[in-house]
Amino acid sequence: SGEKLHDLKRKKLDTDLYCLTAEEYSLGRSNIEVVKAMLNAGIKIIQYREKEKKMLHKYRECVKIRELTWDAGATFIVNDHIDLAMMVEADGVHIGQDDLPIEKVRELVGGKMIIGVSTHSPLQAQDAIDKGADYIGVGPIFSTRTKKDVCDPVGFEYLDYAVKNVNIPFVTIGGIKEHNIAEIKARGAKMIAMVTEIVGSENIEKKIESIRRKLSGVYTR
Ligand code: TZP
Ligand code: MG
Repeated sequence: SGEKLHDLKRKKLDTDLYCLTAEEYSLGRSNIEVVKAMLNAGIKIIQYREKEKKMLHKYRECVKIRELTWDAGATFIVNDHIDLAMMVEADGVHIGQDDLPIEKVRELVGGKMIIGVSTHSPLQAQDAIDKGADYIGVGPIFSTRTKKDVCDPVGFEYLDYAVKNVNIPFVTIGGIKEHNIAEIKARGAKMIAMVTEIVGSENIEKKIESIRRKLSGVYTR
């Protein structure tokens, strides 16, 4: 039933740390190696985000990551490519403001697949929710070099809005590092995404452990 489907999707989104791939910042390691390290450290959501590679290469990586995430009981989300997400039976697809309309994506992927949408303002958040997004991205909080076509940082104002008003899961993203994660968490963010802080660290497992230690024991509203 609709209710059960909703609960299942919510369960798949219930985690503190959301990790994304970015091979160009991974210190020479492959996306597969990096994903293995993330899963070893207990990460429960991984998004495949890869802007530059050929589709066939992306497909092959996603097949492998799908196997690894299934084995680890982790949620797998594919950025940008609806066809690729469907082909590899990903749990979800993540789209941006300039991608295909959310309601059209829903027609394609059906009710079971998670749809995540990047948003940068309250208006975009409301629109995404109205159109059936299962979760939204809130950011970039701080400036970041990772997203090239990125808009200016939204700062804490939009995050505070989201904590108060967004009634679907949301993931806070953009320039978040181990040193500022407590600040983000204390403002009420439940799910936090980091790209370069994790893929660019020498020891990914240790980095995740250390971040997790900081996350636990932080007061949240
Ligand atoms: N969406 C908003 S900011 C961003 C994405 C994908 C990149 C965040 O990268 P980093 O390295 O965690 O700042
Ligand atoms: Mg996109």
